[in-house]
Amino acid sequence: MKKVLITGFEPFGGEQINPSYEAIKNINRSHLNCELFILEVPTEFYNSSKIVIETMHKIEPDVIILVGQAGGRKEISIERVAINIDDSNIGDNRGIKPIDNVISIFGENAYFSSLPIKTILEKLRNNYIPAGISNSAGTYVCNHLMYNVLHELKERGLHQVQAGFIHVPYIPEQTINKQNLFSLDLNVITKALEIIIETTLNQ
Ligand code: PCA
Repeated sequence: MKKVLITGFEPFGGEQINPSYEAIKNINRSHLNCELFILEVPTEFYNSSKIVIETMHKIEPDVIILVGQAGGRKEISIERVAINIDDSNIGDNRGIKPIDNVISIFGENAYFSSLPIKTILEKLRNNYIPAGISNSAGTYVCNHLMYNVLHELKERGLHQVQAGFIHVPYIPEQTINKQNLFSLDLNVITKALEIIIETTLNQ
């Protein structure tokens, strides 16, 4: 049976919860034909990738799906690419605020998701879940994690491992006191992630 590692983040930026971790906790294993490992990752530049890369070498998954919150976005964002830059105007959960920092001096400028992003898009839309391809995962901790995981897989020659990043919108309890912000029900986000896992396994 294939192994899937799926990660979500701790809350950050003053939020009480992070829908990425809430959603992966609710995934129904009986819906999936795989061994599923879930991991909560600190929203910290350095520790996020350290913990995920250590876990990945321990578990040796076939598929890695990294998930994060993108508050304000109106759909499940299937990220296409991670870029070699850390640049942030809010601190991470340790207060680290890199400006124009290269993530890896030996790394490529960018790495592409190896998930079947277009098939995932089609499957999500077939299930009436709002979804789109995103061409930027930003320059904060999510991009940093995506970049480092794809860089590590390339450096280690682990070309058979499929990995990528999914950004999810806020859930309703996060937007109740904020005006004009889109939110998506947690159950819909969880279902989207189940579809993403299944689609990747079936490719
Ligand atoms: N979203 C942030 C980092 C943690 C998270 O859930 C991001 O988009 O970079």
